[in-house]
Amino acid sequence: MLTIYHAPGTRSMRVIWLCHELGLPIEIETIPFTADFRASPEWRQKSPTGKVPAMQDGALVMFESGAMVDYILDRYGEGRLRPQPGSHADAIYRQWCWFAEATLARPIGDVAQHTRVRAPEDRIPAVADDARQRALAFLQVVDQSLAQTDYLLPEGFTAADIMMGYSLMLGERLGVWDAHLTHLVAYYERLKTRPGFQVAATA
Ligand SMILES: N[C@@H](CCC(=O)N[C@@H](CS)C(=O)NCC(=O)O)C(=O)O
Repeated sequence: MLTIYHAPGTRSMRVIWLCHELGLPIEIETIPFTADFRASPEWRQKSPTGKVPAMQDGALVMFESGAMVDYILDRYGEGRLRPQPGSHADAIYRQWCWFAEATLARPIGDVAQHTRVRAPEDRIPAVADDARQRALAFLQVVDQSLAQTDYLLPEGFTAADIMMGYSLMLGERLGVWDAHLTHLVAYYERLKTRPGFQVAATA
């Protein structure tokens, strides 16, 4: 069985949500999201950078939430929640998966670092402000892409929406985006109605 090392409000939410959508049994091990725990040798064995999440499947131990999503879909997905590899739709699917973490979550993560994660004396307000502006510019791209479709892919809900959903949840919690992004707001409301989102967001 998959074990997901989870801290509420973190990217482990993506992995829990995905497993719920696929109906996969998982064990959730909740870990403290403290600097001390994340620096501990026990945690660094699973996640060498100290970041959350980590995941175990038998002898396999992984860090990086997007890689976990890929692995789970490859091994247990049976073709669900993503397009046929190599297809046009798959290229767009991968584009949004990467965008959600590599492009959008980066400035949102900087906002988190400089408003919540770092010790108060290590926070730089100007970095947080600049990161908010960068995040907003990227969110506008997502908003526009959703003008004609309910999900990132016109074909329907995929794991790219799970990747994006967490980035949006983090952005919402940090007040990075607001109601003027109307397509984005409607999309996020749509994602929130999914039972997998609700389970993962409250785990
Ligand atoms: N790209 C990594 C990012 C992991 C990450 O930044 N995790 C956050 C929580 S969601 C974290 O552990 N932050 C603590 C820190 O950066 O010190 C992934 O997708 O797993």
